[in-house]
Amino acid sequence: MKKHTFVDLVTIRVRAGKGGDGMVHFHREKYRPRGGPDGGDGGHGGNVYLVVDPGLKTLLDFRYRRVFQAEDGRPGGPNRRHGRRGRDVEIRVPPGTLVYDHLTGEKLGELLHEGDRLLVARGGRGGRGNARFATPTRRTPRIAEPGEEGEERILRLELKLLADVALVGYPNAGKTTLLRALTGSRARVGAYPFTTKIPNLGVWKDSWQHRLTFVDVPGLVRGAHEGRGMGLTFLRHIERARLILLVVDLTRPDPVDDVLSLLGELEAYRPALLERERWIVLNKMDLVDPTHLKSLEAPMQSLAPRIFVVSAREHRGLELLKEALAEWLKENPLEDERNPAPPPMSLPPNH
Ligand SMILES: Nc1nc2c(ncn2[C@@H]2O[C@H](COP(=O)(O)OP(=O)(O)OP(=O)(O)O)[C@@H](O)[C@H]2O)c(=O)[nH]1
Ligand SMILES: [Mg+2]
Repeated sequence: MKKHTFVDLVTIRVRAGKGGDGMVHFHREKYRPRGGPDGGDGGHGGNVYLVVDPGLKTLLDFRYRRVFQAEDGRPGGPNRRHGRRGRDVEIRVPPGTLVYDHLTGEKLGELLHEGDRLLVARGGRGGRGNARFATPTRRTPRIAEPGEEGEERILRLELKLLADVALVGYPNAGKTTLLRALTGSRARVGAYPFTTKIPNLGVWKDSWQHRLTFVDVPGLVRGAHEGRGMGLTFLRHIERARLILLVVDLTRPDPVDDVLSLLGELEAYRPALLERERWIVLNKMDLVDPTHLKSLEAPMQSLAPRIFVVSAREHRGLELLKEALAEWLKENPLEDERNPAPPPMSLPPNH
């Protein structure tokens, strides 16, 4: 796996264009020495926008480029000629980008889906030329406005991956193996903890081609909320998930305690996560004896409404999990364009 290719927090500087200055100018023509004022207006400065690029998955590009500036408007010209507008700048960001004003902390907006566009710095207005200042009593105005400065801001961009289902568990529990078993993901699996260094995404489709996006979040360890391991850095990527699958390794000494402390970590990060729908996936069933499972049943059932016993590696128990996912998806359809409602039945001809 390539390291350090996932960046989910950056600050950048954006500057809109300055407005062009208005011009002071008087009409000149042979035999008409006293032509009137004809200085034109300056053009507006270009705006800076953020736009979604669905092909992007991280904020990595901003490691290399942090300053974005739109073009200034041109000054007005003689003969009431309007200065050209400054060109806008569009900064491409991955879906799931939240935008804050870094200095005030104000949230400016979020860019979730293709086509989303957010104005983050408005260009300065162009100044009016002297032609606009002429009045019957003031025929030769020698004034024009300067163009306004463009807005300038420092933005904090925060990426929260848009996943519907989050796989959460301690290192080595088999999260990535499960992600691979359920989705087309080819993310790396290793027989040691902390194989996964960056969040992996995978897409699962039910038989109706409805999609669910899964994210496998790395780095959660006991005491993560106290900053151990990678801390809670990556938990932001589960904030948008509507379903949390707690993946637990059945060969661990006390799987029930593992679930309890995972819940503790989630609560420490954001108590609302405990209200999210959650299921428990007991993994590595192939390695334990069924009587062990019996004893876990009751305590697990008090911790989540649904429990699945699987072997992600041997693809056992996954059918039940997939059926449950399909069912859940039917009851909780995604409200966005990725799962459009079926088209209405076509009307008979001549109707
Ligand atoms: N026997 C058995 N081994 C499994 C099963 N699922 C995963 N493993 C093994 O457990 C080890 C860890 O699996 P991963 O999928 O990398 O675990 P992870 O939770 O993603 O681990 P990190 O990325 O380190 O957090 C690998 O050696 C897997 O082959 C299973 O169902 N049965
Ligand atoms: Mg992993």
